[in-house]
Amino acid sequence: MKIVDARVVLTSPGRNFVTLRVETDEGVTGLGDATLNGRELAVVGYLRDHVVPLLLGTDPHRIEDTWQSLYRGAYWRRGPVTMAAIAAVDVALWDIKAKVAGLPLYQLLGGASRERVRTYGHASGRDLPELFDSIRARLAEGYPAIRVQTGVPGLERVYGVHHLSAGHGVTPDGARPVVEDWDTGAYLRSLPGVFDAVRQEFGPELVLLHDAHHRLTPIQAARLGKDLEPYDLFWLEDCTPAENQDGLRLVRRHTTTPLAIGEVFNTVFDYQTLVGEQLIDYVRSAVTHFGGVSPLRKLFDFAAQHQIKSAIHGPEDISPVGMAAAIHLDLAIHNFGIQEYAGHTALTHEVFPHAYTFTDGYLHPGEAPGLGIELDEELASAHPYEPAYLPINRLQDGTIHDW
Ligand code: EZ4
Ligand code: CO
Repeated sequence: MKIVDARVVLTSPGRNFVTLRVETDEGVTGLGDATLNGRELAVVGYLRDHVVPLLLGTDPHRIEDTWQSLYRGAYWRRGPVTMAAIAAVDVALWDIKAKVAGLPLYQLLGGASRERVRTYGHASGRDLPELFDSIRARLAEGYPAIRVQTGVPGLERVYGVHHLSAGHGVTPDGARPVVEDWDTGAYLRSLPGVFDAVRQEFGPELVLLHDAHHRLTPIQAARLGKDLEPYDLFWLEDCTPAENQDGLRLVRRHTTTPLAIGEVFNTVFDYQTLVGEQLIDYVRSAVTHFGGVSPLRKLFDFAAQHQIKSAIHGPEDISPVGMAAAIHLDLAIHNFGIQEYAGHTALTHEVFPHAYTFTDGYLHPGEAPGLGIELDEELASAHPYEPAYLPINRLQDGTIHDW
């Protein structure tokens, strides 16, 4: 079997997605997600100009060899652009192999370790009444766990809060990031009270999470973790910009609030200290940004040795192709923790028809051979790429702050 064609499809059915389609001489095709939010065109160029020419004529069954060739052969290792591109190839080849086998991908990964995949959804509000309404809406949709984000007193625009965030939208002046506000002191003072109110309203059993979005120093994160202990969070996410892995030692010494990190990481080397010293409880990397199913499976096996579980990143900017790959892994691995699931627009589901299902807060990859996902290229081409950036945030004196 040989790869005879591969092409990159860029579409924006509500937001931008980068998809690789690999075609073989036997007519079997595979799909992979390479979406890198706000830097999509860099991955398109990397794939189209530097990866596709290397794939032509090769055997699609040699997934590991292809992965190692793209990773080692480039000389320039790691980085989000490279690893998103390699991820798309890896996933497309797994899709092809599983289709040839006539099996859903999870069967090739060892078969199901559970019947369904637990998810968490997002709730947010400018104030407590709006937050409570949002939590009730997620509960009505069946979500068994909920990430809670709120406004911060004194700040006008805050990321992750539906009515306050500038979101990921196209800006009128031609794709410049919208500026949001940040004040760490105000945030640290207000958040424990928010969780106190949520516990009083919804009781002790509701599974609650929170994303600090890399905004704290280790000592600030340590304080927040301690302050949140009475509210029994499932996890505190991205408490620091964790490329400084050593800083997590300090956080860990001070709090028993479980920690989740890794949505911006792209190789196992970002996790060596965090996992090796058991400084976190959940690894957050996505198939799409970590080089694919092959390396993420290895990360989960490494994490399992340290009693750390999976928590694959699942925002709207992971395409349904990346989501499908995640759900197959979630079903197969033993040390599954939880799957983030933000869902997609109705049009996105039309552009990417899929076998996976979301029922009562739980996902299942379905039984279609391969990933169980298709791409309607005609519909995709009717919704072309639109320049868009994630917002940035600045302190009140104008200093740019960590994400
Ligand atoms: O900001 O996916 O946990 N989820 C998140 C997301 C990320 C976006 C970045 O592209 O933090 O909302
Ligand atoms: Co996050």
